[in-house]
Order: sequence, then C-alpha cells, then structure tokens
Amino acid sequence: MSEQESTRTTQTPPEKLKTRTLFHRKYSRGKDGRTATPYDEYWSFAHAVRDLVIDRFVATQQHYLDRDVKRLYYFSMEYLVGRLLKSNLLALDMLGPGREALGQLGLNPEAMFERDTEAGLGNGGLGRLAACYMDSLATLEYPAYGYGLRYEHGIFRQEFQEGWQRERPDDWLSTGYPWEMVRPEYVQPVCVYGRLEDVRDPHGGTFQVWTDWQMFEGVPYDIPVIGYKVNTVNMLRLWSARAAEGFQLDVFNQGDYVRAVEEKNWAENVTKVLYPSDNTQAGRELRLIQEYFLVTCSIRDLVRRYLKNHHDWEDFPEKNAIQMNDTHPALAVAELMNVLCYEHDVPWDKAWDLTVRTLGFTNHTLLPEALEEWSEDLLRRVLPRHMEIIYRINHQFLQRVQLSRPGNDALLQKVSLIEEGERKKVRMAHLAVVGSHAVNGVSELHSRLVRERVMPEFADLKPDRFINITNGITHRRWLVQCNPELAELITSRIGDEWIYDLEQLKRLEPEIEDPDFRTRFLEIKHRNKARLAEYIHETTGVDVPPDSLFDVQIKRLHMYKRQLLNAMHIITLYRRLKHNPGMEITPRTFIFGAKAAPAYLLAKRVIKLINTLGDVINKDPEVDGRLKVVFLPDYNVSLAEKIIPAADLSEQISMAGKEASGTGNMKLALNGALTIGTWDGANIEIAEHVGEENIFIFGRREEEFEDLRRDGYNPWQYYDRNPELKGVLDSLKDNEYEPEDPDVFRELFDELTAHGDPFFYLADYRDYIETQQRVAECYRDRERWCRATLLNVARMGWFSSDRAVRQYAEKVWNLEPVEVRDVGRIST
Ligand code: T68
Repeated sequence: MSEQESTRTTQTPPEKLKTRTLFHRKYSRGKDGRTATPYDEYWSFAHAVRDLVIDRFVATQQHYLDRDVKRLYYFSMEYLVGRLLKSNLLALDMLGPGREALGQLGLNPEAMFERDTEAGLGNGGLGRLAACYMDSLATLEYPAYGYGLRYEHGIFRQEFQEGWQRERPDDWLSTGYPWEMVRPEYVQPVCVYGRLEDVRDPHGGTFQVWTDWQMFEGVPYDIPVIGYKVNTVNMLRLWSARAAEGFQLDVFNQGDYVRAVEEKNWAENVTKVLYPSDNTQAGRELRLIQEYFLVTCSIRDLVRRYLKNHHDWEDFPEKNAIQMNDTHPALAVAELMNVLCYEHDVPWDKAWDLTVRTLGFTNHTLLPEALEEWSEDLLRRVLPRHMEIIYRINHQFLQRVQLSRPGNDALLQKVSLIEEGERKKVRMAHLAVVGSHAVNGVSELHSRLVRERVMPEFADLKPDRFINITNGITHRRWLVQCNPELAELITSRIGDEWIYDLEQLKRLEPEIEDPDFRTRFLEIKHRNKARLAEYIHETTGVDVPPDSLFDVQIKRLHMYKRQLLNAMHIITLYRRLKHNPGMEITPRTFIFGAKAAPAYLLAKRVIKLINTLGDVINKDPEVDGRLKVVFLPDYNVSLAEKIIPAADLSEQISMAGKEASGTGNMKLALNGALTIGTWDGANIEIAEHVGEENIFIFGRREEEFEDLRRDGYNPWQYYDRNPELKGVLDSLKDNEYEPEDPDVFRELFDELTAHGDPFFYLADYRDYIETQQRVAECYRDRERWCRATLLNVARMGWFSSDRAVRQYAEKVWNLEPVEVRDVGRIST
C-alpha cells in the first residue's frame, strides 16, 4: 500500500483501521488470511491502532520542544498499566469504529481485547496510581513523561494448588509487545561499583575520581500515553538493561569467553524481574541497582533534553519537575547532584538549590517494614560517589538544623540521613524529604500521620514543605471503559460533560428520584453480576447466584488489610447457619482477589484458609447456596475491570492508620458498590463526600489504637468475653475445615492471640460483625440500597485523578497545560 493510499481521507474510520490491519498482517507479520494466527491478527490490529496516534505523538513531542515548555517527569519503579487496546481506542474516540473494523475482518472484538497483553509492571496501588496519573496528565494536556523500568517479568502469575498460592513467571514480552517502540539512539550508560581515588589537581589540591566502575547500558522503550479526545500523546519511557557495547572486550580478548558472557548476563539481570512485595523493602543489592538504574538513565535523558534548548542551568527548575513515587527513586537527589556538580561543573550550593527546587516526593506508607533504609556498606560498595554526596548533603543539612535549633543533639540524631549503630544505614525517606521542595501524603489522614507520627521533627523544621494530595483514579478506565452500560445510562441523563469533568456526576442526584432510572441502574448491575458469575464459573467451576449480595475484597494480601477479618465474618455466618440451618440470611457471595508476596507465609496461609472455606461452604447442602466463597486467581488490572462493575459491597477494612489511601475503594464506590470500611485512608474522605448515611463505617480510630496499645492491649480478653468470636478462633485452632491437616491454621490463631494481634482484629471484630448485619438488612431493602449506591456514584466525582493531577500541577510542579493544536494531518 502506498503512503498516499494509507492516508486517504475518503476512508471511513473503520475502513482505515481495516486497511491498516491488513497492511500489517502482510508487511509486519508476513502473513495472509490463511496463515495468520489469532496472535497475528491481534498484532496487526494493535499496530493499526498505534498508527493512528503516531502523528499526534510526533506533533506533541515537537510542540514541547519548539515551545520549550516545562515538563513533569514522574519517576516510578512501578506502572500497573493493564491492557491498552481498548483504552487506546477509547482515547481516540474509535471504540465503535474499532469494533466495526474487527467485525468486518471476521474477528471477534471481545476476544481481541482479551488477547491484548497486560503490562503488569507493578505490585498494587502505588503502580496503578502511576498509571492513572499518566492517563490524566495526557488528557489534561500536561507535558509529562513517565520514567520506569521495563521488567522482563512483571508481577508473577498466581495459581492455586490445593488452595495454596503458587507463583509462575509472567512472560508478557515473550510474544512481543505491540505498544512499545525501542529507541536505541537514546541509550544511556550506567556505572556501578568501583572506588573513589584521590587525584592531585594542577594547583596542588586533590580531588576524587570514581574509577574501576562496571558499566552497562539502559535502552529506552517508549509506550505512547494517549490523552482522551485531545491531540496530546505523552510517553512512558521504560528502561531495559543490557551489557554495554563492546562489553568486557578485554576479557573476551584474554580468551575467557565464558566469563565474559556470564558478566554480560549480569547486566541483563538488572531489569529481569519486578520485586514482588508491596509495602515491604526488599533490601537486596540488585534492587538497589534497579533503583539507581532508573534514576541515572532518566536524569541523564531529561538533562540531555534540557540541554537542547539551554546553555546554562539557571532555568532548570523552571523547565523540569521530577516527582519521586515513594522513596524507591530517592537516589535521584544524589544523582542530580552528581550530574550537576561532577559532570557539568555546577558549584555545589547552586546545584543543591536547583535540585531541591526540581524534586517532589510522595510518601505512600507508614509501615515501618516498608521504610527504605540501605546499609551504608552496600551503598558505598555499589555507588561510592553517591555515598560521599549523601554525607555531604547530610553534613550541610545538620549544620543548618544546628543553627536553627542549637544544642539539640537528640534532634540531630533523629533527622540525620544516617542512622548510627553497629551497621550504619541510609534513611531514604530523610534523603527524599531533605532533597525535595514538597512532600505529600496520599490522603488527609495519612498526610497528617506523616507529619505527626513519622517525621514530626521535619514537619517542625519545614512546616510548609508537607502537604496533602489525596489520590484519585481515572474514571475513563474505571467507569467509561469497564462499565460501558452504566456510563451510557449516566450520559443519557446528564449528557457526556461528566467524562471531562467527573464532578458533573452531581447532576445525577435529582435523577435518583426517578424510578425508571433506578430500575435501569439495577438491571445494569444485575447484568454485570451475571457476567461475572459466568466468569467465576469458567475459572473456578463454582456457581454463584447473581441475585446474592456480591461482597468484594480485591487488593494485595496483607495482614494490615485484614482479609482474615473478612474470613472471620464468613466463618461467623457459616457457624450460625450450621447451628440454625433454617435461619433467615441475606444470600452472599464473597469474592476475593489478592496476590501475596511469595515470601509472606502468613499471608499465603490466609489465601489457603479462604480457599478451604470455599471448598467446604460451597458444597455444604445445609448452606444450600446461601453463602458462596470464591477466590479468583491471578488478580490483576484486567480482572479488576471485570469484578468492579459487578460489586455490591466494597470491603475496605484495614486497621485504621495503616492504609495510606486505598484507590480500589474509589473505583468500587464509583461503580455503585457500598463501602464497608474503617476510619482509614481515603475511606474517611469518601464518607465525607457520599455522606455517612451512605457508607458503613465501623471500628476504632487510629488514636484509639494508640490508646489501646498504651494501656496494654490483650486480645485474650476479647476471646474470653465473646463466645461467638471464641468459637470462630477455636475453629481455626482445631481446624474444623480440613481435618487431614489439623495444624494448618494454627499460626493464624496464634497471630491473633498469643502473638498479640498486631492489627487489632479482635478489637474490631464485634463492630464489624454488627455492621455486616446492618449491611445485610439494608441490602434486603432494595430501594434504599439502590438510592444509597446511586448517591455514591453521583458524589464520587472529586476522586478523579484529574483533580489529583491538577493539585500536583498547582501545588508541587508549577506546571501549565499546553494545547497541541497544529498536528498537521491526523490520520484518524
Ligand atoms: C499503596 N502502596 C498504599 N506500595 O498501600 C495504598 N511498596 O494505601 C495507596 O493507595 C497506594 O499506595 C497509592 O498511593 C503500595 O502499593 C507498593 O506497591 C510497594 C511496592 C514496592 C515497595 C513498597
């Protein structure tokens, strides 16, 4: 096909897509209609869609360059992108034409969307937040780049074997990934290890050079990020590690071929695999190298871009903002200093001023086990120059502290970047706070706790630096795309303005009084549930009644998130039914999705327990289908898109003070699920927005746990005083559910009793069970339930990531949107 032919404007959008698909089938895949596999068809169609954005992509980048705009660089070790075929079509306003084109080609659109590769380059909320923000940034026309790592293996695939989690490698790249474009011309060199050596300068002084390092390279792969119905196409640039060209030539030349190839392999290991733990620090050398690799490649890349238009450093913070997604990229503080001072001869104090004005830091957790600290030995061995830089930053910082709060040695120890002790450690959160002009938490409560509990000394020294920006979600994926019928119903009532400005959903409120509106909403929910029930049947063989209350807990498995408390509710109901099989009960289907970190044995035991409960309860004739328990394997973004539109009840039951924000809570409420939740993270703000009468909040508040702890919390007291709770716990101890292995749940029992119940399950148990009772009663009153869910939908607009990103732009990045107008010919 000639260039002219491919850009002919007389073709309709479906025709154009069809022509391009056939073109790629032939010229990219070398296939025809007889030989093409379903994968070839998918690949060709995906490329056809990709072709449609290229003009905008090129125009956007050119526009940024010509106007020399300020850019945001989002640094994140994780991006849970999910599938892109449908979302890209949606952003291009081509979902209908896309379906039509596929139909004309004799292909099934839904099967094609299911075949689309899911990029699972993250663990949970933090990675998914990064993906939501990329979407909002492009849609709101902010000049922004995501920088991350192209892990060869993303988050593991989860299978169950006799109820136990088994991990399998995720091979997302094995068949090629159609959305990426490799850019070998922007390769960056990376140095690690080696030592600092004193060298004499010509004036008789000495300076230090970093020598004997090992070098490898970062190769960038770009994924376009398409703004919704705008010309802006930003990019996510992911770095892949490889041996440097001409690598170890000397070793090759010495004839030690095998060793040379082994070392080549070493470099390629750097981006081999995503560390699969959320909210814990891996503490491994390779992880440190990954973090540095991200930071050094990205900083060198953005500095290169800056120097295209600039000859000095004065404007650097006016043209660049870097956001550190947690402390994982906190070495950016030291690396920016390294690049400015040692490679571009910027004087130290000047470089420090530029660095602080450029960087921002988001904290996502208060859990002590997640706060990153690297041993000084390790950091010095891997990055000797950076260790020196960190010492110098610390020295200057402590000097300033001493000036403003003289004679307070305890304070100096507390805020130091270095934790003294037998083995010194570098506190990455301190490095990030000292090196940034803004530090934010991700919900009101969490930001307050960052200030008051984690870093009170810093908050006292730099009160203006600490701010809050509550998380948000992209409603384009999490409503328009995953729940198209609800989206259409909304549009039929209030027009489609809400897709651009989610707060417009408020205009739905008067509609709620219309019985026809409510009926249609209930019908949609029912269809979504029936579809999910079908999926559950296909994947687990369990039949669940679509009329039952779909009670959903989907998130990483963690003791603080308390999936086990949910399981204790299931056991409570089951035991009640066994004692009184004729009792009235609201039929419920409990749906779980969660991966446990492979080394988190207690969490894996909770998975085993829930699977065991499912095995027992689902086939117990006395239960008679009134309770069902399913644990869907391999929870990921695509599965979330199936579950969320079908949920009735959203379980957000973490111990208060532990869940920094949560974002699943927002997605579920937006899709018409009611929340049962604790006073934690963004739940509190959701309650404020939807009204406390439209959400089920229970349990103790964060301050109450502090008091309980101080007064000596004793879980046995709860055990002894509440016979129903005792029965539930004893059934775990004695394992009434899997008699062949009598001790399998003993550890869970011990955790909640002898080990002190660190997440206060027993303290919240009674209120949880009573609140669940209220949920069950409310659900029976279909009218009341329906009004409450619709009020949730109508009042969740504030939780859009568009709002969150605007707040970052204003409060942290000082960033303006830029309309990309002159695209030339757009090929859609
Ligand atoms: C989550 N954190 C918070 N961490 O738990 C959640 N950690 O409350 C919040 O809504 C979300 O961040 C977004 O702000 C994580 O997801 C990780 O995944 C993680 C990964 C590696 C190391 C530590």
